[in-house]
Amino acid sequence: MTTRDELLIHLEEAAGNWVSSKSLGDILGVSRSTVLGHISRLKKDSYPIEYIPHKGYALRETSDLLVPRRIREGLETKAFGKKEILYFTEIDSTNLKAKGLAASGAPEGTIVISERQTKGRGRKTRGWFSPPRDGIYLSLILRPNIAPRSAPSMTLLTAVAIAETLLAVPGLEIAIKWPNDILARGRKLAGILTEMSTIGERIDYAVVGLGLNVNTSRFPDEIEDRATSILIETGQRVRRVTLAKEYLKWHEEYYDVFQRIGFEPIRKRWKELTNMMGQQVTVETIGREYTGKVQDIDDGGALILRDETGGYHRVIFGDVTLR
Ligand code: BT5
Repeated sequence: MTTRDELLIHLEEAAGNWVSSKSLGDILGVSRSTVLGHISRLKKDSYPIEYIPHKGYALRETSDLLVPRRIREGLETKAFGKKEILYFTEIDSTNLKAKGLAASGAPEGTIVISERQTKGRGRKTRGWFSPPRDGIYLSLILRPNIAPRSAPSMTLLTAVAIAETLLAVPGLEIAIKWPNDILARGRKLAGILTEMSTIGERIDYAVVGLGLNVNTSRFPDEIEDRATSILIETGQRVRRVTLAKEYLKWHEEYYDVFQRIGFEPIRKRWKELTNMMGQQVTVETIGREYTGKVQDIDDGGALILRDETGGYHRVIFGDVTLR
């Protein structure tokens, strides 16, 4: 963790109380001028830090930062977010960080969260636009006891958890698109990146990364007509902390169902939350393209298509275009 991130967490943990630059320097083991340098950069990046002479610095309590204290406050989960929450003001990619942690033994339920990503990742070599403090960029470490063939089910389970979270936001109309999108009026509101590591026939760990556009008001030209945010859809700013906590709760709930009963209840809910059933689609997958009607998803989360000759295709990875 950088000194800047530590400083911010200390200010946050002071819960609105004033902290002097000297005591911040003492806690962090750096000089007072280093503290002042970091504070001035944080303020330049619009972090809501206030200053009163002779008292010191405080972070405005209404600030909607995704710091561990705020996430933990009233969090209704058993494991997710109850262990370690790693927080960054800036990172290359939360998924990359979480994979490193998982490889060195971090337990299920560990979370990596950042206010901004400089190399936010999509599937294959794509990127994820991650502007500071507008969205939720969160990766969760899981250790599901499943075979690699069932890997897509983890993404579908996550999609259901996000959809349940978003159903509570007034004025938002959402649909799940296989495998990893949440759409609002046909535009991408959230994306999921699931990455796995296997040992033999079992999964060692899965990292499930969520990118959700919350208060983003503008997107880069290349994606402007394909992307959207809660703010754009509803005209309302929503507190990211509240959404992040709700998401963790839903995700854990469905993950428990998955562990106890299996994928079937999730599959059923997924089919209610998608608008793809029976639709004519084209799926571009590695080196091949399939066109057909969406018939079902199977018990591992794969998409089942029926083409015009009556043949069935099971697709486990790909990009779908609705016809
Ligand atoms: C995804 O890939 O949708 C997975 C996105 C996962 C992002 C999270 S953020 C936390 C965690 N850490 C990471 O580094 N990643 C995860 P894919 O289906 O390949 O879609 C990527 C495509 O979506 C891009 O090529 C753009 O066209 C578009 N895109 C990029 N940024 C977007 C955004 N913020 N909102 C909507 N669409 C976006």
